[in-house]
Amino acid sequence: VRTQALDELDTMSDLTDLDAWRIQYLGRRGALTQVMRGIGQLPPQQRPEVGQVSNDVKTTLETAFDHRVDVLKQQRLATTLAQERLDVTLPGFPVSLGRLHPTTQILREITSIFAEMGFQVYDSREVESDLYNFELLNIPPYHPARDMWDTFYINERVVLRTHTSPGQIRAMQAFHPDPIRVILPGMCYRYEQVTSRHEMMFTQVEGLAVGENITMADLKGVLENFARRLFGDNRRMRFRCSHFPFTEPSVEVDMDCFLCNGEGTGCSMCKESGWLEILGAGMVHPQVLRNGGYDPTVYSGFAFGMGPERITILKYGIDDIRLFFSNDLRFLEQFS
Ligand code: FA5
Repeated sequence: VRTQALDELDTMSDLTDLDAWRIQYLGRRGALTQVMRGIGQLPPQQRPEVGQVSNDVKTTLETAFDHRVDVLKQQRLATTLAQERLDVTLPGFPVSLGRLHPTTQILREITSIFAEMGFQVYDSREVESDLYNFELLNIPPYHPARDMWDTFYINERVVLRTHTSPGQIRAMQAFHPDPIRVILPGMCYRYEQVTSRHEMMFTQVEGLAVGENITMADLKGVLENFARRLFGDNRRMRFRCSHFPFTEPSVEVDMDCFLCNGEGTGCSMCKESGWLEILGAGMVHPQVLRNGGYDPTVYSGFAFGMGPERITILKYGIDDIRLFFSNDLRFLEQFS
């Protein structure tokens, strides 16, 4: 049995055949097991010797079997390694890193500039009541001023905020009677004709300061300081008279157009004016102060609302606001 089994084992090159071999010789009905079972029928004096020999053969076969399994496994591994050769020194696939959206980056920059001037961030809601978005800001129903904001209505009394200004009232109600210095960044929505300068969905950063003896000079100083910090010393800014129902007096602020360097000639971005509007502002209207809980004979305040996408456009020379939401990686990857 031993010689035959070992000879056969040497010729085997397959792990499945090897298993059949094991059953044939070492299995419960295998050749060797039969011999060992027959020991009991032998004359007593032969039993120790046959038992001894059978045990030796069993050990030999088991060892040979384990050895053969090892050899075959090694061979199989060597074949696989040779066939599926892998060059571990080749460079891997580059892992592309995500980055912050340009609007997020500019919002962080704006926030930190105002933080240094003592403004804290106050979060206000995106879905607003008509009362806060319009009425408490001196814009009653059917007032022609409503035409300034084409509105997405959720229902008759609820809107997607068209500007961050309703946050002024909410901040005043939250802070009253303390002085206020906050900015309110967030999304706004308008049912607008989309153009290179107008989106239906855009961000604004509202600013509000309320206290005693706050004047238009404070507003001008804060905005000029802001523009210098964000755009550098060489850009020009101008204050222009304007009208908003919730500020009196009101202004709009323009920066010189990046495309034509403020020249205007033939420029589509600034419609040949040389200027691009970035924000509206003014002194908080006495009635709005009252709506927020502040007595306008004691308190005064200024407010502004700026468009971070417009500011990014001006800072980096972007020629179309639609790029901000187009998810075009060629655009987004430029802002590392
Ligand atoms: C307002 O929304 C006023 N609430 C601003 C304000 C606040 C005035 C506080 C006084 C006191 P206006 O509609 O002009 O004003 O928008 C302000 C800024 O938001 C604009 O200068 C522009 O930068 C940005 N903006 C407005 N509409 C869009 C739009 N459709 N797409 C992108 N940016 C816009």
